[in-house]
Amino acid sequence: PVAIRREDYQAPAFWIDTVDLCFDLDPAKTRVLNKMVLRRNPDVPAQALRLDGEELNLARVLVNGQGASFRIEGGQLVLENLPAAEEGPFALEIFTTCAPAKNTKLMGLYVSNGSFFTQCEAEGFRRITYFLDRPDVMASYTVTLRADKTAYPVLLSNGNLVEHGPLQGEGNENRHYAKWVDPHKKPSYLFALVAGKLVAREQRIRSRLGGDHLLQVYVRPGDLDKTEHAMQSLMASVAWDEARFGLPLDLERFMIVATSDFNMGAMENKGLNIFNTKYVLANQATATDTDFANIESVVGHEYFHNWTGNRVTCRDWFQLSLKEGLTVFRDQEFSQDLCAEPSARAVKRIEDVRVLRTAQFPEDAGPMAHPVRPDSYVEINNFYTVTVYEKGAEVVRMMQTLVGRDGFAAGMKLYFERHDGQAVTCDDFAQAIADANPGSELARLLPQFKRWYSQAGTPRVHAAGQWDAGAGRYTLTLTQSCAPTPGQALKEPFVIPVALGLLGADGQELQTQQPALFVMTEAQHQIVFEGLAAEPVPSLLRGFSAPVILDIDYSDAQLLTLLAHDSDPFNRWEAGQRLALRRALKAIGDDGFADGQTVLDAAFIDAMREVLRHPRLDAAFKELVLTLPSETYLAEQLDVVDPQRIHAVREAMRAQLAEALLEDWQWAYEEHRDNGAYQPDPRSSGRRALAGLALAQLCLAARTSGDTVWPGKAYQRFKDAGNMTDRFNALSALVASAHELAAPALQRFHALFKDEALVLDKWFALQAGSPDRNGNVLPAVKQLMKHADFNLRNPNRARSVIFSYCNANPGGFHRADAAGYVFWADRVIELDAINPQVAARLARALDRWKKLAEPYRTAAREALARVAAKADLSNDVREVVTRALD
Ligand code: BAL
Ligand code: ZN
Repeated sequence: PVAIRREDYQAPAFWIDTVDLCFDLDPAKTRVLNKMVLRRNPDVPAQALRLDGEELNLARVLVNGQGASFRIEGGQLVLENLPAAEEGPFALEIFTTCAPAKNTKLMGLYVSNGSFFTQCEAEGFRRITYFLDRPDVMASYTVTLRADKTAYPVLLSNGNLVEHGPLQGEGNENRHYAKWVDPHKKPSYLFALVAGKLVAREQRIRSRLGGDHLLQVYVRPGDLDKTEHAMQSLMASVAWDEARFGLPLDLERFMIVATSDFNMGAMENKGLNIFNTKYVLANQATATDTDFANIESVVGHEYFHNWTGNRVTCRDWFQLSLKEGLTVFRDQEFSQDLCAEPSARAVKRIEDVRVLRTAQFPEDAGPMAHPVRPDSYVEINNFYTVTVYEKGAEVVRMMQTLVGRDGFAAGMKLYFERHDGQAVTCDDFAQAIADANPGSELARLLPQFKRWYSQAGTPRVHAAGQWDAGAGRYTLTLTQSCAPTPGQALKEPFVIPVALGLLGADGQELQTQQPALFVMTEAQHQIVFEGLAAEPVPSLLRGFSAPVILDIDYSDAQLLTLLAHDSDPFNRWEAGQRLALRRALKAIGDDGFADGQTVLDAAFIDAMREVLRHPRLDAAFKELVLTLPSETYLAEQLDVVDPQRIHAVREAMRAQLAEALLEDWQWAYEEHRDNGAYQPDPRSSGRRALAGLALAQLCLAARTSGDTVWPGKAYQRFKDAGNMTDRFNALSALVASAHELAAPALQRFHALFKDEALVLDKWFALQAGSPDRNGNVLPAVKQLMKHADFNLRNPNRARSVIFSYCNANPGGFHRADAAGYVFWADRVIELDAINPQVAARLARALDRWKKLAEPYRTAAREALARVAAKADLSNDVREVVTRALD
């Protein structure tokens, strides 16, 4: 496979002005008539037209209505001898067929549950028709869909419905058509069509800026009662983008359609978002609080793309973070702004940072490390990563930190004034934000700031404090560094905004002469605080002001002060995590560590009790503090990783916390269990989360003590719960503590929800992700794959079993007998033949194999080598395993 390089970008040799597509939809053989008007790009030397195509059957090519000579070369349709630039635009007509029912890759046009759907980002449109399938070619689309009326009563595409009705003539009995015109030019990756038996929840809205719009959420008949939250989230998104950024809905009609077969979470096709059902369907009986929150943020995310991505799009796929980093930032801000209380905003921030640190930091330290704006790729689908998305969002967040919230809004305004309707680069975005804020640190430091786009790897900031008691002076030395990443041996210093403050030993915030934001630009800085009465406790990187690793040698006493008093909730949580981390790492490093050994001391347990019983802290915040750092996060802190040791230590810590805080957990459960009407708002979901953690801890403690009361209560809760969050938490408590009631509860759960695909996904995932005990999870996973409800072709179901085990259950996956890796290799190969995109995600499970201790390391390499040796691998999987083995 050939790597595509950013520096090789060239503007297209032709522009496509208009596209008129006519589809005769048939699962076995869909006919696509594509009539385009093209013209040569006068800025590029004259050359042949090369149209991308994949798995198409070509029947006819006409240029200006005449048969034309063409050839197929490397999958592309190549036309020479086209009209010269002076002759102006010319018409090109291409007739092809494709086979949607056989499309298991779920890219292009495919069939799911008897309906047609499309997925074109990044390069799926070429599986529908020959085209300049690249984001900088923006065209006006007219789409006619023709299909059987009984099987496909709903026919949707982008834009406005301008005509529909029965088809006339022989062979068209019971067939109908619909014609859609998109008033906005768009790149091909934003094309969409949907056809099938669907029903819609509808809502008419009048926006603040005055427009009337129809909002629709389409689902399969029977799912309509699960669409209210998605619709509410969509309405909130429209209102938020107007209020915060002055960006209105630019369409008469905005549609969301849910499908249960989808590679990603959702897709922002212009006016016709297509969603994984997971991010649309929810009611209190079937969805958890996390599902409700995810729906809100994904609906927001896709809606916000309407401006950041659709109105202004990417020049090339290397600029993916232009739209994804920015839109993740926008959806994070949206979810925070919807929080009624500041404490809930902080909880959301902590959750976002937790994702970044457990998924993106490892990526940045592994074989797939790449800059937010990558320099090369083999398969672009492999670069829809946490780096492009979440780290990209952090880069945008730092811009906002440097120019202020109003300054950032002004920058966005300038960005759209300059670039509306264009396909642009990350440089264009950063330039607009800086130009709108001429006096800002961002404007001053822009070239250096943009290293965040070009340098991969997570920077480390080392902080050391020096106290001069005689002078009342505290000197803080901040040093930055960044380890080499593949292809980048040396790194230049980053611009790192460090939000900071000082606490007195009593926890009081100290007033200092230094600003609350220090901007690092050099390898080393010193910040001097004068006039202090006693040695302060520094609170650094408040709110996680930059995506860096902060190394600082706090004493336990300092961490306890921060945990108890810091005015910054993020650092308060972080102090608790550091206390836990320190204890975990000490036990992991203890070669004599034995199961059941004490890891936690009285000071730590007392501090956790203090937080748990605190009269003013939010339940959601307490739940975050009382949750120990994950096994993945612990592994990242180590040079050599023994996953079984990490698992044993973390399990010992959980058990010890469960037993030592027994009465406190009982209090927490009784105090926070929810008996009122269900609402998925942050406050009540926080209460449920804490009650759920308490119940899990009580069941765990019962495992050692032999107590039957709490498992019994959990089973009762599981049966009686009025919502899925409480029901699932109770079930999880039984499964995680391996109580004998887990089996009947699982059986009952399956019987109750056997017709609810998304709930069954939870049932599968819970078992595949459950804490391993003596290697019991892998045999259970193999059994689950034989279950009548398992289906490898459905990405959600494959993820619920295989990914929950390989990618999210380190204690179960990394087995000394290598059986986890053998299973992984078999599944990667098996999935690759069906759906390379999904297979390549699974292939990432062994990214960090080089850090593993023996015998894991050798076994992991052998498994990777076995996959790499397969002759007919997709580019997707080959790129991942090749980089891993490099
Ligand atoms: N553009 C792919 C799906 C998303 O990020 O919204
Ligand atoms: Zn996105």
